[in-house]
Amino acid sequence: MEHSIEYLEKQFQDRIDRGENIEAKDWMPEKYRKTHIRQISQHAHSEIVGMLPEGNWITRAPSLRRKVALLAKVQDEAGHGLYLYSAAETLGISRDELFHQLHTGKAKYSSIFNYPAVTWADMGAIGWLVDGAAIINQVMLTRTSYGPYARAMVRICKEESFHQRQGYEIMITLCNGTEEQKAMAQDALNRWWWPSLMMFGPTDAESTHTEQSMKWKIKRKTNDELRQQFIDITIPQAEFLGLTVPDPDLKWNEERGHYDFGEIDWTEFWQVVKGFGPCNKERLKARNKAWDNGAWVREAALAYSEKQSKESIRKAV
Ligand code: FAQ
Repeated sequence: MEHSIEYLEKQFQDRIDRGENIEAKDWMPEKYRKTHIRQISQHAHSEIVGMLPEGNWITRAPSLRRKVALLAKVQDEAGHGLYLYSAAETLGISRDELFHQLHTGKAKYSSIFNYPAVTWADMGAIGWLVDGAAIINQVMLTRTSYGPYARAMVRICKEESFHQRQGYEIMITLCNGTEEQKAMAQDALNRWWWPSLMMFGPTDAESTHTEQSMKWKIKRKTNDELRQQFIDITIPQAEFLGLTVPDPDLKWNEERGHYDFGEIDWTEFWQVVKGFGPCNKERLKARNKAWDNGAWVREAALAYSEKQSKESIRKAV
């Protein structure tokens, strides 16, 4: 029996309201599918582009222990990108198309990765703040309504916790070191603080997708709720380090039970999102170069798999 779109949409919303996961082969509104392709692929691209600022420091890590930990972290990020591309593919888009969108600058990825990592302390600040912000956002996504995305997020969150601790431990070491090292840590916090707050996206009033995404339980919390949660968790961590967050308006608000904080520079945020941040061009260039340099690997892998399938057909007949 044919059902009307209205009927199917009502059934779909009822499933979401009952807390059921939606799976790849289930009926879903076209906009739900497209929203997920958009969000999951932006997330995947963020992981892949996010390898670049840290990759830059692998050869310059100050000890073997730091190098091994950083290598493992960057490798995890590649893995996260791959799970997420796979989750996006379940919605009917090919990986080639997703890469094409990234390489041509059509796809968005997190604004944060368009800032440069200029000192070793930035490895601490990225792990502490960027992974810290990513975790706050991603823990809610383990309960997102689309099954393949939610399941990918469970493992990703476990690894992100290790990343966050890796970064915070670098910050602790620097803050317990020489005056110069502590100054490096403060400088990294000064530069990464505001961009980290921008990771949560525009304010709820300005967010295009939040309302519908909350209804479909794609998002379980709004951009502003998550940003506030991040600030409330992070300030005591900065105090423990003996560092100061670069926000003169930051103040505990007893009545709200939250920190008040200063105005985010939204002009800077949109500039970075639109491709005019400090490193946007460099990041896209690096990804395109990696894609071009990897062509022979993809061709060899394809030739090998064709050879394998011919062999298995030959053996079967
Ligand atoms: N940067 O209506 P909303 C990581 C765009 S992973 C760039 O609020 P939505 C791991 C947004 O796409 C970090 N663009 O959008 C790691 C939309 O544009 P569109 C990434 C942004 O989707 C750590 C427009 O603005 N995490 O860090 C940003 O409901 C260390 C309107 O915004 C994820 O992707 C931004 N910051 O909420 C790796 C998590 N914010 O598409 C290496 C999954 C917003 O209409 C090292 N994503 N925009 O053209 C999400 O939870 C959501 O997509 C939000 C944005 C919360 C990011």
